[in-house]
Amino acid sequence: MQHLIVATRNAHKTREIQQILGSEFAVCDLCAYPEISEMTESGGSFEENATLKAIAVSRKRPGLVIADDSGLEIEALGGAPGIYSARYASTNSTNIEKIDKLMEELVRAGAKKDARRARFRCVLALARNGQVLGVFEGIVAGRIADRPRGPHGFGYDPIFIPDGFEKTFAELPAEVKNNISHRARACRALSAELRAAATD
Ligand code: ITT
Repeated sequence: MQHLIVATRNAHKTREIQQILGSEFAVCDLCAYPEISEMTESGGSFEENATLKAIAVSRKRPGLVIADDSGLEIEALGGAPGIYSARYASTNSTNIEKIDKLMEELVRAGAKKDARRARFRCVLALARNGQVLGVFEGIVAGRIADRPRGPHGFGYDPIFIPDGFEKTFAELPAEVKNNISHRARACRALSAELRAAATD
C-alpha cells in the first residue's frame, strides 16, 4: 500500500481522493499535522497553486505529498470564479453565499439557459522533499443548473450538471461523481504514473 499526504484541510477533497484512488493507497491530510500552518495561494493558476502547496508540505514531511487546486470555470463569466472558487463572495463566505453570488452574476451577465456552460478543473501536484515529481489535470464539462439542488458533495456541486446527466453533482451518488469528476480524472492520471514508477 502506498501512503500519500494530501496538502489540504478540506475533508471533502481528502474523502473523494481516497475513494477514487481506492485501497491500494492510504491517504491522510493536514488535519493529522496541526503544526503545518495554512498556506497562501499566491499563484496565478491552478498549477502554480497546487505546486506551491505540494512543495511547501513536502519540505516539512517525508514521503509523497499531493496538493489539489481546483475550481469551477463558467464561460459566461469569463472563466470565473476559477482559481478564486474557494474565496468567491468573500474569504470566509459559506457555500450558499458563493452560489448566490454566482447566480446573481449569471443573471447580470444575461446568461440564458443554453449559455451556462461550465467546467470543473482539478490540478494535482505530486512532490517529495521539496521537488515536484509531476502535475496532473482533470476536467469535467457541464452546465450551471437553474437553482441549487441535491444534498451530496460540497462547494458548487448543487449547481453543476455534468454533460450526459440531468442531475447535479449533489443529486448524483458519490460513486457516480467520483467516477467522472475532474478530481477522478486527475487522480487516475496520478495513480497510473505512481504505478508505472513502482514497477520501474
Ligand atoms: P485546500 O486549498 O486546503 O486544498 P480549498 O477548499 O481552499 O482547500 P481550493 O483552493 O482548491 O481548495 O478551492 C477549491 C474550491 O473550488 C472549493 O473550496 C470548492 O468551492 C470548489 N470545488 C473544487 N472542487 C469541487 C468539487 O468537486 N465540487 C464542488 N466544488 C468544488
